[in-house]
Amino acid sequence: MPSTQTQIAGFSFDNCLMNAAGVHCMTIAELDEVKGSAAGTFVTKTATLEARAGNPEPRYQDVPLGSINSMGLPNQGLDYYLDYLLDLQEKEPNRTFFLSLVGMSPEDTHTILHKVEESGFKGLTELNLSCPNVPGKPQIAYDFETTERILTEVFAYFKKPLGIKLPPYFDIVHFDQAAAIFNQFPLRFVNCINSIGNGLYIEDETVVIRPKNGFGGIGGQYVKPTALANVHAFYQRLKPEIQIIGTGGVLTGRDAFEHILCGASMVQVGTTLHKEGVAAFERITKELEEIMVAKGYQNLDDFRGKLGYIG
Ligand code: RRO
Repeated sequence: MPSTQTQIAGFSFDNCLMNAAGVHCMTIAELDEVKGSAAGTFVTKTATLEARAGNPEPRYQDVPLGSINSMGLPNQGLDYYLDYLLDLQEKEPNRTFFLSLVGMSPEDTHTILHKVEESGFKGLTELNLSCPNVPGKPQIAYDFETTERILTEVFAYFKKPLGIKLPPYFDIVHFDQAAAIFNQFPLRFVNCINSIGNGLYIEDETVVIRPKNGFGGIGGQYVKPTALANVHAFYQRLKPEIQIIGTGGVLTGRDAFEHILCGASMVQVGTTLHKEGVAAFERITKELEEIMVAKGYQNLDDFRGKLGYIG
């Protein structure tokens, strides 16, 4: 049997599949379910300093080719997730988990990251620079000046392993500019991609989610080509110490295989997990293993980043 084991920032994971932040990770009950599944680890719902109710419902809708959401960062607040993770560290010291977070302002982000730095948390931290759904707050990572400033400030005091969650970029010049910024910092990973921001889905004559008159982040099958392009663009441009987590459009083992071929060291499942539940991890893992057997690959290193080009 081939191995789908992987490593991020020197931590080992038995499987390269996990949830995408926002899906099946708001409560301890949901996190425990992902933890007990075939997933290699989990990431928490992006935490803010204080708990948030988020946007009015309906705010998430599965649609035939994916999903649309404008959740608006509902979460239980940093302490809820941090306390749970600290507790888990005692109970399962051999496993590593991800904490996702962002402040409602740069000041808040620093307060949160200082708390994590000063806590006993030994896992991986993901700073979400790409929430598309808080009215009046643009996605941080589309503003390169602000992104560079925040990362400069953060790395002055934050010494634990840190990565960032990115929105999709759509222009080669933006890949170049973003990578030039990220390469200046001791980031351990970038996660590509968050949902494609501000799509619109219509049924009959009406939108399907309430917030922002129906505008919301798009996930699922719609986004795979964009996700793969972002994974590969950053794999080509980032220094080797910055690993890639691939997220977007993973329905099957073939989709996970393509993310790894583009350079991903870990693959996250969002919309499919929402539609299918945690059984998706076992199914997708089996499908990935079957592809590896058919191709004679023993482990992910045998094909990671080895995307073929024509000519
Ligand atoms: O909570 C959300 O509305 C949300 C977030 Br923070 C995010 O990063 N991505 C997304 O699609 N929704």
